[in-house]
Order: sequence, then structure tokens, then C-alpha cells
Amino acid sequence: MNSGLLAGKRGVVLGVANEKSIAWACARACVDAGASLIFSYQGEVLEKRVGKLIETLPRPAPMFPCDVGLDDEIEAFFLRVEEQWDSLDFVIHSLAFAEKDDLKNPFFQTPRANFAKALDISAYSLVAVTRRAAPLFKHGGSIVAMTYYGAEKVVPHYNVMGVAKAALEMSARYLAVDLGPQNIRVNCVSAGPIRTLSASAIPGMRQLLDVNQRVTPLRRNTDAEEVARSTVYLLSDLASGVTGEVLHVDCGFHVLGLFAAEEEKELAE
Ligand code: NAD
Ligand code: IMJ
Repeated sequence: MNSGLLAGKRGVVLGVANEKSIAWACARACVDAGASLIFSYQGEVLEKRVGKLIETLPRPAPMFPCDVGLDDEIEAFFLRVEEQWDSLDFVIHSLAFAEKDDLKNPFFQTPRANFAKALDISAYSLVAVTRRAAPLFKHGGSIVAMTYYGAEKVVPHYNVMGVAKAALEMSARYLAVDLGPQNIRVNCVSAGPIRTLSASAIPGMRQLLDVNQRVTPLRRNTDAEEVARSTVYLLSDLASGVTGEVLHVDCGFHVLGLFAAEEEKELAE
């Protein structure tokens, strides 16, 4: 379907945990579009699971550990990438972390250490990874980071993750300016709510998805595959003039002021 858009390009995918991960949908779409990939995984628990998934791809792809909270692991990961390839074309950043309690309790209760960790893993990691990857982009490059509407407006329970995503989006803009002269583009994809591991234990997720599908302009929820196809676009030369952008792939939710569909129903009553 996207065949050829990424033909001959080499990319790194950060953030696959299981078959529902947005990173995994992106990986499949990238391979579909002709790219070669290297995967990272976080910790031994995920090694087996990510390994099994990679085996299902039509072409083999290496995977190496990378906890983005550790500079040494980022360094070791990119040394392994350099052993495989002499240049790189893209990076997909599809990871986030906040303590579970902080996605449940009121935002103002977030402890200092948890706030720092959420910002470190979810936002600073983009800066650290971009800095290490930049010298590998020998013919320009494209970086895409996953974000969410909770960066722009208050979403119940998103709390410190919203603050971290605001930092991620702004970091992407500063990185776009720093690296633009080297033809390295940095963009975000703001995905609508999708049932993944990171969204499963969230209080009220079922209701949110239910309301979301009734109120979005497209009258449905977003799926990981359409997020992946937009990611392929941003990674590809089709988006050669696009940097510092946040592309909403949320069935239009972000344009709403009031929930028009619900309003219509009430007005009709
Ligand atoms: P997921 O649980 O499948 O992916 C999250 C990933 O983050 C996991 O692979 C996990 O290993 C990784 N991770 C966490 N801490 C890490 C660390 N220290 N080092 C390395 N990796 C680490 O869930 P997902 O929904 O696919 O999330 C991917 C991205 O998409 C995240 O940035 C998330 O904020 C974003 N996003 C998700 C949704 C949604 O509704 N699911 C919506 C918009 C944006
Ligand atoms: C997460 C929390 C609260 C509300 C939420 C979400 N909504 C959505 C999400 C409405 C869509 C999912 N999302 C966009 C995320 O970025 C999730 C990040 C996340 C999830 C967890 C759960 C398990 C854990 N830590 C986490 N850290 C980050 O321990």
C-alpha cells in the first residue's frame, strides 16, 4: 500500500512492547514501505516478546537493549547500530513513562522525583537520542515522536504525562531548529486514544473510547495503523518540507470546542 515510500531507508524503532504497541504498527508500515529496521527493547522481560514479533516480519531485523533513562544504554545501542549500518535515515520515538499512582491521583500531588522521572523518560529521551543519532544521518534524516492531546489541554488523569508531552512537543521544535541546517527534520504525531498496554490500566479508558467514537468529526476511534501510515509520510521524502510540526492523527478530535455530536442530540430533544 505504501510501497516504495521508504525504499532503501534505514530506521531505528524505539518503544515496541507488544503487538498492540503503536511502535509495532509503525514498524510494520515502515517495512511495508521498503525500510530496513533496528529495534530497541527495554529490559529483559521484553526481549523475548519483541524477538518473537520481529520474527514475523518479512525481513530479519536486529534488536538491542535500550533503556532511554540510561546514557550508557543509549550509547551502547547506537554503537550497535553503527556496527550494522554506516548511515541512518530515521528514528521513531514511541515511548513514555509515568508512575501509575500519578496517573490516578490529582496532579498537584505528583512527587518531585516522579515528575523528574516522567519528564526524563518521556521528553528528555528525545533530546538524548536525537543528539546520539544526529551524526549518523549522513544524507539528512527524519525523527518522529508520539504525543497526545493531553500536552495541549487538561485531560483527566493524564496529569504529569501531559506536562511531559508538552515538553516533548516543544523539544521537537527546538531540535527542528538546531538540526534543520543538516536537513534533519523533527516532528510529532499526536495520536487519538488507542487501546495499548500504556492505555489499558488507565481509569475510565473504556468510557473515553466510547465517548470519543461518538464525538470525533470522523465519528470513530483512531487505530494504530492509521497513526503508522501518517508516521511513514513524515519519515518519507513526501514530507521533505515539514519540520517542527505536530500532526494530529486523532479523527479530528483536536478541532472540537464543544462536543458537537452530543450537542446536536440535545438540541433535537
Ligand atoms: P506501549 O506500552 O506499547 O509503548 C510504550 C513503550 O514505552 C513500551 O515499549 C515501553 O517499553 C517503553 N518505555 C517506557 N519506559 C522506557 C524506558 N525507560 N526506556 C525505553 N523504553 C521505555 O504503548 P503505546 O500506546 O504504543 O505508546 C507509545 C507512544 O504513543 C507513547 O509515547 C505514548 O505516550 C504515545 N501515545 C499513545 C496513545 C494511546 O492512546 N495509546 C495516544 C497518543 C500517544
Ligand atoms: C494515560 C493516562 C491517563 C489518561 C490517558 C492515558 N489517556 C490516554 C492515555 C486518556 C489516551 C494513554 N497515553 C496517551 C499515554 O501516553 C500513556 C502513557 C503512560 C501509561 C502508563 C501506564 C502504566 C504505567 N505508566 C505509564 N506511563 C505512561 O505504569
